[in-house]
Amino acid sequence: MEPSTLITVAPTGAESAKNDVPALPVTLEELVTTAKECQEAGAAVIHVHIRDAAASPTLDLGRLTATVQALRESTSLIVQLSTGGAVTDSFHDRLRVLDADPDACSLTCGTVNFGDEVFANPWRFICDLYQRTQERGVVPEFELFDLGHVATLHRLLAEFGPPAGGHVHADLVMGVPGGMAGDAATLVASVAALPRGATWSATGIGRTTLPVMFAALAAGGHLRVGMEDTLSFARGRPVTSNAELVERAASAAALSQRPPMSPQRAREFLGVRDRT
Ligand code: KMH
Ligand code: ZN
Repeated sequence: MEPSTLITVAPTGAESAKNDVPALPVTLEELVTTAKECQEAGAAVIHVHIRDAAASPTLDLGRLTATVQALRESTSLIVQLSTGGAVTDSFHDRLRVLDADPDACSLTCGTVNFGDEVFANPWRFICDLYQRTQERGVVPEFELFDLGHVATLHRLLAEFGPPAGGHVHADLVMGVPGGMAGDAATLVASVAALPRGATWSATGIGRTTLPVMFAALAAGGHLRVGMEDTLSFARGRPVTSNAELVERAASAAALSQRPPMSPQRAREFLGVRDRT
């Protein structure tokens, strides 16, 4: 099969305010429109954080469930709900995200300083969340913000066995203030430490977006892009839509002779079950 690049879009995140970033999709309607545009541009997975009526981050189960359903009705993207939420979310609410019955979810493999905050992921919470993904058949994407998180991923697999779907796919989240640097040397070191047979994507936060994207393509990895991770398209030029970030990633992937992977192929690749 022709080599291809999995592109995940992370359109919203929990950190930016709509007032500061008008192009951020925060309503269900905006999110669905963004998702359709991003699928058209080459995305196969959508990493979802949602907002409440006041555009504040929320893990409200009713809203999450409606979001999963709406994205399924309008796109063929793999719906990956964030279990990271916002740094203020409780472990209870983060575990409950799986009740919204997504295809996939993020699963961060350790605590990390997160700017001035702490993104808390203690071992026991990681174990509970992982076992819940196995019980529910929700495919986890292992979010790795630091090299120590790679060690925890090994520990998790050794203790509890393979994930739902049987395949390990990780996402290197690089350049977070407090996490690993977003550069080629750090990416290569992290990839070398991954479990044998694992596949991986990478994303660079803020100004590390482009170095990480090019390093990931050069090293044979996959890509995550989106306004959760970067709000600047170029120096002094704000991002106007998530789709333009996906288009840029798709162009770079095509130049690398690994064009974007279709959502159907991505399901096989990640071990995500068909909805039918
Ligand atoms: N918003 C960050 C605190 C995830 O989605 O799983 C956590 C985050 C990771 O974005
Ligand atoms: Zn996220």
